[in-house]
Amino acid sequence: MKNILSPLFILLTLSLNAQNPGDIIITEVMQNPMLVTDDMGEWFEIYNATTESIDLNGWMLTDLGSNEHLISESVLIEAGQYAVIGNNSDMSTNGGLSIVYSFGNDYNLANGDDEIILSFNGTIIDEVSYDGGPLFPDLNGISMALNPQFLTAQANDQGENWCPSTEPYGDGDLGTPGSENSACSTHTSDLIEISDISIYPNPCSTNLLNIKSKGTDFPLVTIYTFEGQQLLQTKLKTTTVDISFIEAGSYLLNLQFGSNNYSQKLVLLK
Ligand SMILES: [Ca+2]
Ligand SMILES: [Ca+2]
Ligand SMILES: [Ca+2]
Ligand SMILES: [Ca+2]
Repeated sequence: MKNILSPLFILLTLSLNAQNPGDIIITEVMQNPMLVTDDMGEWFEIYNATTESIDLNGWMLTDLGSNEHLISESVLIEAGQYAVIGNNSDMSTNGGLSIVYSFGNDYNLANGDDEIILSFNGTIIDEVSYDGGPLFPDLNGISMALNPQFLTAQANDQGENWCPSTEPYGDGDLGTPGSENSACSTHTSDLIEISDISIYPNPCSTNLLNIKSKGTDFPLVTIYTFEGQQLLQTKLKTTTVDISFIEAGSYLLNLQFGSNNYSQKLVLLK
């Protein structure tokens, strides 16, 4: 009798241990992809903070609105690993990332404020309520990433522990889906406000693009194709940048002010 029950007891114990609050931590959110539509490329990243693999089978994804999705298949997240779940598993149409599970279209990530609530049997394992700007990063085509110094289910409740991603993935949106986030180099309160920057004309049909910011420093300007190829990188010394050699098309413009980044889509007409 004992020999039969012991392995069962161990299995039961392991599975219960693997479903406590904080065992899985939400670490990155792409609520507003730029290079693909939102219904094709929203995703978020989770981290298994335990020393056991965790199966998400039976877990619920909800928000404080009407979104509700039950994960009803085995989705194993290995101990100490990051994994991405999103609304579209097709790399050719989701922005070029690999996800372990697709929740399809019955769960979505609003571009303003929204909540991601992961629960199992009524116990919330982790939740993040992002606020669409006051405290959490709120950008287009750039994921919000939890500072890896604050890798807990409690610390990710605070918007100031998140910052915008700075590295391109897949087709060229910025984020680190499936891998550890880069450290946030500055406090969120120092981050660039969109209202502090003007980039014009955009769409642009002239050879010079104007980039003005309220800050004292000129930015490092980088222009990427949506495939992630860098076409131009220059530290501005004036408020204009020569883009005459770049052909017509849509690009990703990144401005780096010290350790802060700002990105937006740039359209060139010739
Ligand atoms: Ca939602
Ligand atoms: Ca969205
Ligand atoms: Ca949390
Ligand atoms: Ca990441």
